[in-house]
Order: sequence, then structure tokens, then C-alpha cells
Amino acid sequence: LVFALCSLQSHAQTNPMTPDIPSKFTPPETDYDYVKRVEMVPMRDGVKLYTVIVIPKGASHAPILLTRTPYNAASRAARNDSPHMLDELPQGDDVFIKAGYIRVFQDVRGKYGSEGDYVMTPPPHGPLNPNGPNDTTDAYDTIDWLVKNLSESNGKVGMLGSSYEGFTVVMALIDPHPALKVAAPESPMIDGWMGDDWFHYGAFRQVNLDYFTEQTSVRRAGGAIPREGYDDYTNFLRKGSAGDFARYGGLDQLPYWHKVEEHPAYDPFWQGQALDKIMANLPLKVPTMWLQGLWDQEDMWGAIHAYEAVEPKDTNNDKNYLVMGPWRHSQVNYEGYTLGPLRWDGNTALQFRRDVLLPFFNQYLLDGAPKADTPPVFIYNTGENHWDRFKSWPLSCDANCPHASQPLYLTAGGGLSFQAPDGSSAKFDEYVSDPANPVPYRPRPVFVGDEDAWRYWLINDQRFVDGRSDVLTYVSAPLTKSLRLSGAPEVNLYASTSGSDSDWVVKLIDVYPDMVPSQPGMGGYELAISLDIFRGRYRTSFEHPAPITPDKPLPYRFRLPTVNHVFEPGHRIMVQVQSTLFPLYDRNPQTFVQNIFDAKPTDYKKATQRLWHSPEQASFINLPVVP
Ligand code: PG9
Repeated sequence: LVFALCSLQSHAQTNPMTPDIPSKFTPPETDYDYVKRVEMVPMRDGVKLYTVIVIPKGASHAPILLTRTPYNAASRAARNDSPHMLDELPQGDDVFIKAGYIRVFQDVRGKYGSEGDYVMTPPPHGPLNPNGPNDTTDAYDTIDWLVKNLSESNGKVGMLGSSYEGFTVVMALIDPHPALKVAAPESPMIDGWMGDDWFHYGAFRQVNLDYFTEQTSVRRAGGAIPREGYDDYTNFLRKGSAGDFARYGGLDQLPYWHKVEEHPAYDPFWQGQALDKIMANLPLKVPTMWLQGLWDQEDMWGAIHAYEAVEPKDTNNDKNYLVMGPWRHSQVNYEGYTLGPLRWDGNTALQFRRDVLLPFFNQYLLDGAPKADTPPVFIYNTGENHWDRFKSWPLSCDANCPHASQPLYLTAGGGLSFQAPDGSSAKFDEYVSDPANPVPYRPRPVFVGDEDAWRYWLINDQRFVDGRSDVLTYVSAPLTKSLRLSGAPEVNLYASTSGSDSDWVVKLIDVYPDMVPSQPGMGGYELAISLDIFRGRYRTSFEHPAPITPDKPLPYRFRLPTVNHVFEPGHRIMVQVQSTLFPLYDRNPQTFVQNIFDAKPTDYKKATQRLWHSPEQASFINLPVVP
């Protein structure tokens, strides 16, 4: 009887019809090694920003690592649902968590949990934004609040973040709070027109129109533009201009699209928010490590140009640092053993985070930490497969570098030579660029939503365009000794077009030997180590485009992305020239029109393109050769 009563008691307490969803559920946090708090942090104008603060249990005098994001602070601070801080926070935070840092993620104003109005990468204070709130003032107010309200902290803050989050780091550096002691902008968006997310030398990256709807059609995450088919090559071609595609996607409702379409040239709208130029004019207060991937498919311009712009101010060589890893965009925060088929000497991303980034941050943020042995320039050598530590950068350039760059000439018959042409052979090569049949930037089908395809397109084997009649190829004999490049190659083309506007795409390629015994799939691989596109109408002025005189050979000069590469013996150097990288970049109609976003179907015309290699009109790539 006693037994029966006991079992009745223990099973009869909850009515079967008791509602199963309690008004509040709090998981017991006894096994957690951290405490997570959410605070609405007030800014100077009263707007409150959603801020997730993750504190190691029992922390005291801990430094703070801050990231300000448009990508949902709550989810950035919740990789896994775990009681362990190391598992809960992003992979790239690993070294900081092990070192006991407090981690803070904050939604920028107007996104996700934050109040206020969202503006895409709001311009710094100046003519475009006389005194409105932006990521400079918001970072300042946030840091002020954190150091006054986190009793577990030592009052010192470091900022880091990649891409848009890197942009917010740089904005904080414009008027840094005194407690901001160190910063690492990773692949920061610095100049959206010259070579980061929106344009490259004026050619528009139309596949990013999806980003406009994802980021600005709603406060949280919006969707991409609907597609009629899987292959975006066809989807974009059918619609016509980038403007037509945008209008089809409803972007007329989005102010940021209007801001971009109203400013196709490098006018004061873009100049006034080019952060490299702004940083160059400011005192250098906070030790800063500029960082990016050598094959960064999104923000290839930012870090290296900001580093170079600021460097003259770093007279003691102890505040301005450069890191370039063998990475795709943001790969620094993940694993770095490989990049597509390219294999590196270990986990290059972790090596950097553990051996360079953490000691650098510790030096400025941990009480009593030793001075770090930070190389002023830490850059991966993608030919010899190891990290290089340098005192300055670049090692080779046109003027004022330890070594002078050397012109590599494009020659008749598809050759390359360090000797200038002597006039004994044909003066030019030609091809027809047809906007109805543009050269794809990667093998079709091009599904822009395929994240892996997007991550690795810069290292795709360029043999996929071999044999196209609208791609010119120049190649050297197999090298008998290695060729070392450390700097930015510079394109110097003499080119003519039968049209009145034209794009020029130039790729510097390392051609692997026919047989690579240790990795047979790499036999004959054509690896672009540096490539870019230039919109011809900006030949004489980025701000004031002008028609091109048809059929007149004219010089085009532009810098390619930075390399630290060795062409090994047995490899060949190749240069490819073409006029489209579609649909990544919108097509140039090849007829000069006022605004290419509004080009009409009848404006798109075939053009005969000539590349000149006569003694008077020699085309060459200035290579940053280090003997
Ligand atoms: N590259 C992305 C971006 C940065 C800034 C503006 C727009 C896009 C990013 O990865 O955040």
C-alpha cells in the first residue's frame, strides 16, 4: 500500500492538460563557462543599439573585443548552442576566447535589434554627412558605455571585423575613443568605387544587386532578387543593363540603389567616403593591422590601399601593419589549409591568428603583456608556400622602392618578353568583343547563389576561356629560373576599339608545368595571381568620363591587385586580355552613353579591339620584380 501511494504521488502532480509552453524558460546555466547579456546601449542621440556581451565566468580585468555588425549580432554570437564560450562564438574568435577576452557584438543602427535608421556604410562626417550619427560616433559611444559599465573589464578595447564589419572598425578609427587601444580591419570595405564591393575602376559588380535587397529591403535579412533560370549568365543577359535588372528586381524602391545609379562615376559622392584617403589625413593614433586575402573576391582594394595611404605617417614603423594571407574573402576567420585546389603549409589562418594577431592585441590590451614581435608586413608567399616577414611594403615598384619594377612586354605571336618590341613584327593583335556573347567570369552555369563558386572564382583554372576568339593570350617559355614578384603589377596597355567606350580585363597568370606529379590535377593549371577590369571611359579621369576616339591606339594604365609570388622554374607566365567578365560586371555597351545603367538594347554594339605592340605603342605589364 505504501509503495502504491508513493508511485501515485510521484506521477499525479502535472495535469495532462497543463499548457506545455511556460511563460518563461531559462536554461540552467550551471555548466556554462560564460555569461551572455544583451544590453540596449544608448547613443548620444538617444537611439539604443542591440549589444550582445559574452563574459567568461569569473572574469576580472579582462580586455574587450568589439565587433559592430550589420549581420545580426545575436546570431554572430551564437555559432552553436553551447555552454562553452569557445563553441558558442565564431571560429575566428578562438584565440581570444582562450586568452580570456570579453566578446561584444553589436548591431549597427537600424539593423536587426538596434533602433534608428539604417544607412548602407554611412559616410563619415564631412560634406556627405555634416554631423549625423554614423559608425564613428556610434563606436565612440559604445566603447564609452562598455568601459563604464563592464566591471569585469580592464577598460581596454580592441576592435576587429571583416568586410562590412571591417568598415565599422575603420570608421571607429576616424575619431577613436581613448579606450580603443588596437584595431584589425579585416578585408574592410574602403572604397566602393575603385575596387571594393560595388565597382572596380568604374565597372559595376551587378551580381551585388542581390545584396541591396538582402540588406535594405527589410530591417532583418531580406531575400535575393528572384531568378527566371539557374544560369545567371542568361538571367542578366536577357534583362539588358544592370539598371534594367535592378528595376526588374524592384530596386527602384530602395534608396541605396538610387544613390548608386545616380553616381556611376567617381564623383564627390564616392570620393567623400573613400576611407583610405580620409585615413591618410588623420593623425595615426591607434595601432592598426590592415588585413586581407590575396584572392579576396569582395574587398580586394581596401586593406592594402589603406595601409599604403597611412604608412607615411608611421614614422617609427610601430603603428601601421599589413597582413595578406593566401585567402579568399574573410577566410582569416576560418581554416586556411587550402584555397580550392591550392594547398598551403598548414592552417595559415590559425597560424596568423595565434602567432601574430593575438600577441599584437595582447600587447595593447592585456595588463602587463609583453611587447609582441609583430612584423610590420606579414604576407604569404604563394609561390614558395610560406609566410614572409618584411619591414616595409612593397619591395618593388615604379619609384622609391628597394627594387624597380620591370616591364614585361606583350609581343606579336602571343609571346611575352622583357625586351621592348623592335618593330620587326606585326603591330597589333585584334579580337571582336560582342556584348551579345560576353566572356563569363567563371565557367557556366553561373549561379550567383552558389557560395563556394563565388568564394573561389578568382583562382579558377583560366583554361576555361582558352580558345575563345575574344580572349587574347600571351605566354612565355617555361622559366629556367624563378621570378619573384613582391608588389602590385601595373597594366600599361596601348589599345584601340572601333567603339566609343570599352572595358579592358587583364589577368596575370602562373601556368603550372604540364605535369605536377604530387597533384596531377594541377598539371597545366592556369592560376590568375592578379586580375582586374578597367572601364575605358575613365581613361583620363575617374570623375569625368569621356568617349574614346574610335580606332585610335590609346594608353590605359591601371594597377592590378598586390602579389607576393614566385613563378617557379618550369612554370610559364601568361597574360590574358579580354573585354568582359560577365555577369559579375555589367556589360559595357561599347558605345559611349551618359549612364551605362540606362543603356538601351540598341546601344550594345560589337567592337573590334586591338592591342598594340609596336615600338611606339608598346603594351606591357610593369612587374614588381625582386631580383
Ligand atoms: N563584402 C561585403 C560588403 C561590405 C560592405 C558593403 C557591402 C558588402 C561583406 O562581406 O560584408
